[in-house]
Amino acid sequence: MYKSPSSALTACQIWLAKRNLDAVIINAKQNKFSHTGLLSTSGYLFITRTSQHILADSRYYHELSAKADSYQLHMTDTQHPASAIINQIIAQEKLACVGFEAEHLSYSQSLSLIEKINAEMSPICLDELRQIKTPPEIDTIKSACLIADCACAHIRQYIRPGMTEHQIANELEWFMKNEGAEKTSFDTIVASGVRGAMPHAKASQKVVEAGEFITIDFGAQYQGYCSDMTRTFLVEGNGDNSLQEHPLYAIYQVVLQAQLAAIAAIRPGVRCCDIDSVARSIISAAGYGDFFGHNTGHAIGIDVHENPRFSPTDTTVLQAGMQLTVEPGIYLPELGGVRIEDVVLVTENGCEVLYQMPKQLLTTGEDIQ
Ligand SMILES: [Mn+2]
Repeated sequence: MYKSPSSALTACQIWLAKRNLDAVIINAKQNKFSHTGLLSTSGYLFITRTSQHILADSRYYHELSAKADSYQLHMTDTQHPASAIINQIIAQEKLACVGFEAEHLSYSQSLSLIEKINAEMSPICLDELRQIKTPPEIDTIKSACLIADCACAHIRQYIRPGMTEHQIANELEWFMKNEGAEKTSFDTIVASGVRGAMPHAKASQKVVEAGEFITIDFGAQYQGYCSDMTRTFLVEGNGDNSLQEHPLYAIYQVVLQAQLAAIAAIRPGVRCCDIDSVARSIISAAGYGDFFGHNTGHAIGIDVHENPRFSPTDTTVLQAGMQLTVEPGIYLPELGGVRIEDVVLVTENGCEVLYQMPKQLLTTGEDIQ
């Protein structure tokens, strides 16, 4: 599901008026999607205060004409480049100030656009229009999360000592696609043993060994929306050693405590940096502050990483309808690491965690008690 074009369009035209702009050229796929229902880097949207246009080449024209019938569709080709069509509309509607997504264009693309378009060009950012998710978007993200949640339960039982990280990533990705995912939200992270100390270690040919910790960070893209989930497990076959004696057991408990405390603090009206601080202060108080180098979380939607962030500096105030990850971690060089990540939906009174998968330290293979 994508936002009904009328709600995305109305929001964009209100935004134009607020910014004193006459029109905006939209090229980022995540900002076109709610209008067109198509996740494509090709083509442009041109929205003025009184009209709305999609500019696409022959590869996308017919699909778009079926999906976005409240927009004027223009076919672009070498004789009719997007800039010429936009200039025509600018002349017809007598537009003066046009916004463009500078952060989604290269420097040379920006220069070329400024040169070709007959209007005063103003760099803008449309991110704020995606921060509060609509009910249909929330439903779709919940479905993306359900796919990840089921895949997580499956992979925990699938993992055996002797498998490579690649094998585990492949199984996980196959499972999610079989459950309806279009693709993964990002390259699957499978980090076992000492590789767990690298927060973004992509799955490798390393063989997973009994008694290691294994961190799996992955997500499904479903109907254009992303999920993002991390769990750290103990690989079965730890022998007679008790779980409590594992060198990473203590940091697991600290990360879990930080993650739960951050989630408990999430509600409308709280600043994002304060949520980061809840998690960070617990990790710092336990003596691991230097080993938690990333943010506590990020908003998620059409893009896997959106704004706002649960970072030390993001003062955005939480509102109902925002969806963010909560993913503190501790990484000890040459020893390993732990990260636990959920997606949460900010509600009127607090937040809802979108995964069912338990968070106490679980061993791979066996059934959850
Ligand atoms: Mn994440």
